[in-house]
Amino acid sequence: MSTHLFDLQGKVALVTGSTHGLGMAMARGLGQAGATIIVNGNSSQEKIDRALERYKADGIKAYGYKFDVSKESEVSRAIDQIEEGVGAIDILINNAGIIKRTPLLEMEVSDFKEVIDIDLVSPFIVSKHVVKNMIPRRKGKVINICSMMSELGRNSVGAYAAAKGGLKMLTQNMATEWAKHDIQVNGIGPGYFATSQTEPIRVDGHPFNDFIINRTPAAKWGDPDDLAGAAIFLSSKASDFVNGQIVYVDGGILATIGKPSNEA
Ligand code: GCO
Repeated sequence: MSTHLFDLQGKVALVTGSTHGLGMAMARGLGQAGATIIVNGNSSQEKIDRALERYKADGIKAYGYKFDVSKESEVSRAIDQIEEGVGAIDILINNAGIIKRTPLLEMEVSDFKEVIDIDLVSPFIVSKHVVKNMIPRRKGKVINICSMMSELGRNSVGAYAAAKGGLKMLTQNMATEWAKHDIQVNGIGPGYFATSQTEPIRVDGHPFNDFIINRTPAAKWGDPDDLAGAAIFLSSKASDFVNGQIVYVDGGILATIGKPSNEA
């Protein structure tokens, strides 16, 4: 079968928060399908440089841009520099995000707002500056990285769930406003993946580790590389009439109510 429907040769993809974790796994997938990757992070230039070496070792063309996705002036400057220096952005993956695990009654308002700012307001800011240039070109793909918490609650992650639930609705609204310009906006909702973000709740003996294995029909944590297929699909011609959908890549979590812990 020809794979041209999924070919990303000649495309430029900006993946926010792509120096590690799920962002890097999705960006590597797009790179392996032919896209040039714009690697973004905000912690340090060294971290970006180390990530670039990893992309290049895989034969992926990649450029690094350090900016804070929550600061509009930095975002706007970076998008201009990317489009002048590398080329028009065809694909945007809003992946950068944070989590704070604190019960709501113990949470400082400033911490709640920081999570909303990075996980919900930033995808709006980055999309706004990228999509205004996609509109006259009449093409573009935007993918917002949602979560199980776009659909479900869980003790201690209220701010994150509020942001990720909001991001699902923002995805539907972006699709509503931009589909007429031939721009597709969709989401990917990862289930539970083995990354540094879930490291604290995955350590051996942590009750959450057993809980997730038991709660997931596939009976394991996801491997970040499992997200590449959905990312390639939603970035490629194969999804040109798919708009406003959230594709959950979760080993079946949302399909089931779960099972008692003593049941095989
Ligand atoms: C948690 C987890 C989640 C995941 C993920 C699930 O503490 O429950 O960290 O929030 O990271 O987003 O889809």
